[in-house]
This record gives sequence, C-alpha cells and structure tokens, in this order.
Amino acid sequence: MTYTTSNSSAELLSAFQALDVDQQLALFYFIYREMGDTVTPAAPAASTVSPEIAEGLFNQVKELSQEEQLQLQRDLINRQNKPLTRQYGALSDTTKLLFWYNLAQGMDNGTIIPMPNDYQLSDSAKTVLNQTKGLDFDEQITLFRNLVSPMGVDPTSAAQDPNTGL
Ligand code: 45D
Repeated sequence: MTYTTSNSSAELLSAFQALDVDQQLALFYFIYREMGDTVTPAAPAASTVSPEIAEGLFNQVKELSQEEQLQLQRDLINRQNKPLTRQYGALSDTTKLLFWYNLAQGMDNGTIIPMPNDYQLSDSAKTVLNQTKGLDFDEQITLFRNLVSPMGVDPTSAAQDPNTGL
C-alpha cells in the first residue's frame, strides 16, 4: 500500500497508528528532530496547556529506569491500564503534546532512554514522515494532537485496575 501527499489527515493518522509501537515511537522522535526550533513550548499562553502538570508527570517518568521509561511509552501507545498511563489520560490534549515534547527533550539531555543510533525507520514509517513534513504547521499540530489524545487510559471512564486499585 502506498500513501501519497494527497491523503487526508485522517488517513495519515491511521497510517501512523498502523505502525508497530516501536516504529511509532521512533517516527515520533524523528518528527521531533525535524521540527527542531519551530516549537516553542512556552509560547501560546492562551492555550489549554498546563506546563506544570506535564512536568509533574514527566518528573515521575524521569525517575524510572531506562527500561521502565521505554515500557511506559509503549504502554501509552498500547493504552495499558497503569497508574502513570491513567495520569496521562487525565491531561488535556495540548498538555499531552507538551508531555511528549518534554520526553523528547529528555532524550536529548540524557534523562530519558535514547534511541539506538542505528535505529531504522521502516518504509511505511518513512512515508508517514515525509507526508507529515509536507503538512502546514497547523496541520502538523492537529495531527499530533489527534495522535497523542487517545494514548494512555482515560481515568474517568476506564474500569478500575484490581491490581493497583486505581
Ligand atoms: O531500544 O499550543 C525504540 C506546545 C526501540 C505549547 C526505542 C505546543 C528500540 C502549547 C522504540 C526505537 C509546545 C505544547 C529504543 C502547542 C530501542 C501549544 C526508543 C506544541 C530505546 C501547539 C524510542 C507542541 C523512544 C508540539 C524512547 C508540536 C522514542 C510538540 C521516543 C511536539 C519518542 C512533540 C518521543 C513531539 C517522541 C514529540 C518521546 C513531536 C516525542 C515527540
């Protein structure tokens, strides 16, 4: 199957979500690297972002071992019901995005498990990357919000986890 730049954003989102979990993580990090300085986390004061809430969750992840940090990120994408994924699910979409941005920055400053240097994107992940690059900035943000929004577990609607009592 091939995806072209004329695909709708819904199709691009589906193509992203169809990748396996590690490819999604790797692709998201490559996107972060490509976006570089175009994102200024402090910028839009009028948005629903809560920097201290994103940071509160990030600080808990930072304390985990590298393996646990990676597992948490996989659990978010796979919507596993865990205390931290439920905390994530309680955030606004923009705060979720900021949390992912914090994680990516943590990868760059050594507080979050880095990607192996030689990690390769699959062909389908490369296609999604190229199509994402072709979007306007606003369209990119919308794509990312739609991507991070359903991750984790919504604590207001998901059943309690008998193991954790949460
Ligand atoms: O060993 O309105 C593999 C705000 C497997 C401000 C791995 C904003 C092998 C308000 C999985 C590869 C800034 C919030 C390991 C707007 C292996 C506002 C590990 C915009 C170790 C609009 C892979 C925010 C890992 C934006 C750990 C645009 C991968 C934010 C991790 C954009 C990948 C954020 C991560 C982006 C990717 C974040 C953490 C693009 C994060 C990407």
